[in-house]
Amino acid sequence: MTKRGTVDYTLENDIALIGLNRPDKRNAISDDLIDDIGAAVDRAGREAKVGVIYGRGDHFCAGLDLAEHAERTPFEGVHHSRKWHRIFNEIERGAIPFVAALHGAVVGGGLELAASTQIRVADETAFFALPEGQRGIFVGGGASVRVARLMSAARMADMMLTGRTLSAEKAEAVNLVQYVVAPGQALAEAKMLAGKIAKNAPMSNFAVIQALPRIQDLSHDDGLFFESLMAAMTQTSPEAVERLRAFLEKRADRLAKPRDI
Ligand code: 1HE
Repeated sequence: MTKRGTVDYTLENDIALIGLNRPDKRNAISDDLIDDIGAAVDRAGREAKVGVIYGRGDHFCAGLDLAEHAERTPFEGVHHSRKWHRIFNEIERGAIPFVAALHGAVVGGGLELAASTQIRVADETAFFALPEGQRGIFVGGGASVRVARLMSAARMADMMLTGRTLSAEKAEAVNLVQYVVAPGQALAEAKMLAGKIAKNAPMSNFAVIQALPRIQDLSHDDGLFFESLMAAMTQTSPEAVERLRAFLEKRADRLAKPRDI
């Protein structure tokens, strides 16, 4: 394991495990922590097939470090927000897919970080909030785009205006997370899912992270056209040709039955 200041980094069987490690401050995202996340995400993109982001201690992440934020001028604030956007974009639309393993507080900037991953696994202790309204600020790490698209702008407005906190179960019902598991099991489940993702053809994973979100921003007709281009590009790759042949020659695994989670 490599420790770079506030983040732990381990490469385990093609999976980069990125652990937020400021538990005494509930993994609140300081300037050092966001820089360390950025460096870990870059490194993961170079040497791993998939990344898992998790939090050390009792909480995933308490959001923006409010102590540092209180000192910023408006101009520093906009640069600060743009830096978060750059790093979270690299998670959402970078080189490899990411899975978030969530427990305890997943609030404010912590939810923005989680929303930039492709798959979110929460354990039953996880709770979700956007307390920016109570703190007198606005979201700045991408929530008005990513969280609003996941759960709807109406639900996000409710969370911000009323300070509503959602349980893991409710978060799954409103599309904030895709999996809910027993307390303490989020990281193990995230690693298991990451292992499956790592076995896919890299070009298919690339298409899912690069093409799928962009197609959501296109018109119906343009989306279908973009899809055809991506389909043609992936299916003619040597890896796809070999994987299709493996299926036809009965060398590939058959589909698994649905799992009850
Ligand atoms: C912090 C932060 C923080 C904890 N910045 N220091 N985020 C929030 O508004 C959430 C604020 N935090 C909380 O509501 C609670 O800390 C928790 C529910 C997450 C956890 O409660 P608990 O009882 O386990 O811990 P605690 O006693 O409240 O906090 C422990 C320490 O962490 C304490 O410091 P200490 O020196 O007194 O020990 C806290 O001050 C510190 N701490 N959270 C700084 N967030 C790009 S825009 C994004 C905008 C946002 O993210 S707004 C949401 C901010």
